[in-house]
Amino acid sequence: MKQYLFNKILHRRLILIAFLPTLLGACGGEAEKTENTTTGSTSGLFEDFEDNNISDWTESIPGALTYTFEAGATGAGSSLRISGNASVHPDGIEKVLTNTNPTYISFHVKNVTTALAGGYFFLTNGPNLGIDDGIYFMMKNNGFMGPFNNWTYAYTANTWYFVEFKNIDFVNFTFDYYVDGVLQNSAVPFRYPISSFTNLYLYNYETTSSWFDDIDIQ
Ligand SMILES: [Ca+2]
Ligand SMILES: [Ca+2]
Repeated sequence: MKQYLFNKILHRRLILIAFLPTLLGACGGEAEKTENTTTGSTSGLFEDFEDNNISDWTESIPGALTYTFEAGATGAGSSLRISGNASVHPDGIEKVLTNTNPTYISFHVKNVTTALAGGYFFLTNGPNLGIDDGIYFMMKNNGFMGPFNNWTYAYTANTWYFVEFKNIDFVNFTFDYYVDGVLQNSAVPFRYPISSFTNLYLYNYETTSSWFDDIDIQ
């Protein structure tokens, strides 16, 4: 009898363990990574939007834009969709960075159209465009995307791109810019020679929809 009860309890426990991931998923468990998977650094940022909310970001102008969650860049999970604009730079969501001298940054981005400016990925040491800009990436309304003054990549509407900034150099204020693993421009200058990136802003300048996923700052 004892053995029977033991087996019964064990069986129930095994069932519980088998369904635990499903139960956690149903509860909307936070699946975001808090450390960088490549370097193991805990001072960087990895934002995969798998929590399906922006509660860990700050809205620059609360209520100005719409934030929803759609299919992830690589086919699984979620990405952030930013719709609309507030016609103010930078008018989306903001994250204060803990690693203020990253050497590597990557993210996935797409714009629903090539005719409206969106997909802004703005690394700064303050909120002021034209003073605080370090790396200022955008998908322009002429069909080209890239960091400021390096809008050389012709993008397609509604298509994901994997953008990387490598060899970020806070002595010479330059970085190398890649799209889908291919070098586009090397030693691209920061827009202004700032010595740290304290903030990241994501937004649209015109009334479009853009998506972001897997933001990785190392
Ligand atoms: Ca994701
Ligand atoms: Ca998050």
